Amino acid sequence: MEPAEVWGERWAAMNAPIARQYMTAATRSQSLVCLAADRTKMSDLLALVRSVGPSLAALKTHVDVVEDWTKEGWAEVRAAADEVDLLLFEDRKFADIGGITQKQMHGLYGVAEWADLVTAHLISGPDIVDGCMAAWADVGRDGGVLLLAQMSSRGNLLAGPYSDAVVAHGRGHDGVVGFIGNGSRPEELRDLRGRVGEGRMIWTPGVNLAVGDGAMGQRYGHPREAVLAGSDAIIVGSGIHKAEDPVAAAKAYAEASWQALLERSGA
Ligand code: S5P
Repeated sequence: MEPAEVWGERWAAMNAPIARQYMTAATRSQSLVCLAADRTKMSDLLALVRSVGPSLAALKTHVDVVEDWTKEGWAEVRAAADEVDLLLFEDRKFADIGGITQKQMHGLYGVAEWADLVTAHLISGPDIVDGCMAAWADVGRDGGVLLLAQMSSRGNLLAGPYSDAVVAHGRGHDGVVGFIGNGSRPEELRDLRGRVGEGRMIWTPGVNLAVGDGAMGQRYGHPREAVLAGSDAIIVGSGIHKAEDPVAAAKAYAEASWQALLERSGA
């Protein structure tokens, strides 16, 4: 199948190389799964990525939760992502002024040198996106920002006029390839898709085949419902890395998300 066929209007409306790379990888692996590889040891993280890699469309990390992080070890994570052509997404949730964000994109972890995507809150104002883009330009790489327009956690404050302003700004900035939406509430997600339109992606955490409440205020909706409501990537952490058989779990999430995309597009 060709990406244009399954992604329909999203493919036509989005020609940013990063977005096209994601949609192509997802089509090839028949999966909309972005693994939240929330393991705290380098060897565990690498083993997980290598084992489930073929069922993924993207790889998401929290580099600062890795207790034994080394630059050399991280190069292996990047290589494992490259082997199956996955975008590597550092979920850093930047929130500072633009100039500091640019520095944070470098710093100890050198995020700009290996991440293709990062998350940012728009709470400090629109220059945060320019800060991220400037850091990628510093190292001669391309990258894209996913702005947090909604969150999956109980009691979060990303709603109403704030969420509207995030979407309005993100839709008009070339560096913003998409938004984080709430995968646990299909009706909220549908509303977000209406505000975003076709020209940006929506990636959704808070999805699990076992719907309900997770630990510490996390909430889960079903991956199929999230994709039908307008999600382009389901972000799955514990549903895969805490499963007894992560390889089988990753395949199940891939299948559920892919079938839902086919259903959505009528392909
Ligand atoms: O609203 C959000 C935004 C994000 S990016 N809620 C989230 O849970 N996330 C991230 O998605 C979170 O940081 C974690 O890495 C992942 C969800 O993990 P899970 O184990 O609950 O599937």
